[in-house]
Amino acid sequence: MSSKTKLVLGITVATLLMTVMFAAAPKLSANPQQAATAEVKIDNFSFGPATLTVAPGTTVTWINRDDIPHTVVSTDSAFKSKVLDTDEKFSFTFTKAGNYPYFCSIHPKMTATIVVK
Ligand SMILES: [Cu+2]
Repeated sequence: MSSKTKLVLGITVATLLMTVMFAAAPKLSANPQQAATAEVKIDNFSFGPATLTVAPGTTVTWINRDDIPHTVVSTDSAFKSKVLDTDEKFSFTFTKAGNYPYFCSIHPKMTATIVVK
């Protein structure tokens, strides 16, 4: 291999490496934007909002702002929290599209729905 060939080869490899690094950079910075979050507040014996629509991949966090305990239980067993005391949280990440009705197992009249689409 001549020294000129080695030089050309070296420049080609360096250019390729830089291209790969620049191409990868925007993907790395885009990841946090894909990790969407949403919040449902539990207060005064109700979930707010009663219907929350999110994109697939969104992590929903319920927070109990009421001064009595509540739970977050999916009607079709997709998710189930422990008993949440005041200011305690429960999170679930919705990966599949669909309707997810849920209720509070302590107060079954408390119902709401997460819509994933
Ligand atoms: Cu409750």
